[in-house]
Amino acid sequence: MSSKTAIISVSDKSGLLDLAKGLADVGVRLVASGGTAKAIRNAGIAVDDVSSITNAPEILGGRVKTLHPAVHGGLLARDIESDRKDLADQKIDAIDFCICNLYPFEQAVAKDGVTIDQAVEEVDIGGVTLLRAAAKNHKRVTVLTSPSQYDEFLSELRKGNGSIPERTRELYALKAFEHTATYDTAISNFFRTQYTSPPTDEPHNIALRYGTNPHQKPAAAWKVDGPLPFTVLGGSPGYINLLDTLNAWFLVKEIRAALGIPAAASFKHVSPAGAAVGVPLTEEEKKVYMVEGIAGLDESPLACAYARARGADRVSSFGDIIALSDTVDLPTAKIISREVSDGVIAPSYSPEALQVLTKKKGGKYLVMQMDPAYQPSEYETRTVHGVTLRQKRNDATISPSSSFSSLKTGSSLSEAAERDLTLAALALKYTQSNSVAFARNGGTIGIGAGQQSRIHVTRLAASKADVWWMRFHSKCTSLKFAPGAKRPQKTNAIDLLCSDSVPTSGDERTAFEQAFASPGDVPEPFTAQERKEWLSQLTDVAVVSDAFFPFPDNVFRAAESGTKFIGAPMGSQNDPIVLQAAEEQGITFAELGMRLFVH
Ligand code: 93A
Repeated sequence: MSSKTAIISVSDKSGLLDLAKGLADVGVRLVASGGTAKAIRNAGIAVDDVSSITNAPEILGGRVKTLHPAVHGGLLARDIESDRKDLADQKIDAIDFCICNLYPFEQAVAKDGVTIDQAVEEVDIGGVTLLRAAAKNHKRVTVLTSPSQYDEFLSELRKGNGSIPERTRELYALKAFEHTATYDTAISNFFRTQYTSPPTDEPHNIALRYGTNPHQKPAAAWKVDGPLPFTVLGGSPGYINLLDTLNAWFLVKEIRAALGIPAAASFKHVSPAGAAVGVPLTEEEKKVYMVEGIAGLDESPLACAYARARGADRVSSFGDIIALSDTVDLPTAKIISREVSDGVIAPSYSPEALQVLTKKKGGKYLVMQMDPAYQPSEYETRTVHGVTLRQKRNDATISPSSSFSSLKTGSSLSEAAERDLTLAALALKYTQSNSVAFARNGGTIGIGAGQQSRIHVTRLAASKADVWWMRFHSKCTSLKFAPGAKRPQKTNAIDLLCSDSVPTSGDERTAFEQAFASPGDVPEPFTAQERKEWLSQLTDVAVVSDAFFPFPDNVFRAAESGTKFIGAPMGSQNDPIVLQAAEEQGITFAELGMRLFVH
């Protein structure tokens, strides 16, 4: 028989009597809080009130039941001489078992019309303190948090004649820490919903109108360990906006650091439609990217970067989220002001640029200022259907000098090729997998995202690169549009023409024709021969894959779209024939030393 003590304080009293009896049977003294003691006593099992060890009654209507040195000293005392002496001096008995589950806060606040005062009364203080003290001292104390543990606990207790094995105590302690963490999360979620509503100046929390879809309410964003790293200067961000802005920001920040040139990204659905650096634009590029007539464009590398990022895939970039690596100047803001876009994130804005941007969309355009020094913590956590996943953040760096130095075919890479491979690889670090990116002249020209098969994503990215190149054909650059044709209308007409999808009849045909100045200006589709000839002139393309190419078909498809450089991880059984294909096609193949999946 042991002379051990258990403190019991449970809101969920299921299984309580069997537990109490099991403890009493091995000679454990039971001490319990008000309602718990009553239930045990009513069943004819001997139990002492907490007041018997504290010599203090429950006060404040139950707000203080177990909060007392006699309880917490008994739980926290270690099995060491000085602690034993302290207990003896204070006439405190050591407590060996703590059985506690907390006020049902979540159930209480789920009730319709719950008031803040009612919710406040459901915030458990003493129970959390019991659990935390017992779990901290699990070297000596066993802590139980759920009736589902009682059976196993009692059988171990009987087996050990009143003792619980160390391994079990460890696992119970972990459970207790998780229990209090979950409980505190429920409390902060409730008060977040109550005390933050848009627009809010509270720097840790943003209440969002809804989540991914309008029926996903409520929704919120917050940061527990400090203020949010951005300030909202215009509009109000939604859930997807935050996914896009934060990912796009880190992409441009990394490109800027790796290449030393201002960078821009145009995001949609949490993947870049385009990413680029500020390489100056030719007159032809300005036309194709629809940035003619922007004052100061040639002097602004940032504006050139955004022109390239937005120009890469104009159809996909419709309604984009933009990230810019440097202070936004007027030329960049002017380009943005002409496009259909949802928002922008940047480290700072010139006063003139800010004025232009905050006027967009009748003042509702999302303008966010990012703290450029902000570093996310090393680990990231998310829940998927109630299961928590945690991993180290992908903080691997990619740079022209180190990431593509291992050449598997070819003998050297030009500076431009290294730049484009680096840019494409960084874009993929922020693109939903599987992904493949084509880049040329400081900008991506085709990003394939989110396909389950490697060859499908290669074909997708390559077909985008083909469309991009067709847009430079004189037939496209000399189109005569109707005077009132809007930019999206022009963009769509060009896309239909370049992707060999010109409609032949019906409303779609009518809409296509309406984009042009006169019936005589409606272009004929490209002939197969015209396409072939023009596409054969595309060259110097750099292609990166977020994982190894499992078959050489990817290399052949890339080669058809002017690829001269490939960066991809190795590791496929078929590496030799993949490399052989690259060799045959005159492609320089650089090994990318890491996989870049994003999910
Ligand atoms: O209001 S409290 O935070 N103050 C306390 O000192 C305290 N000690 C235990 N609530 C407290 N408890 C909680 O009381 C326990 O977590 C448990 O959920 C509940 C059990 O109360 P009773 O034994 O009166 O039914």
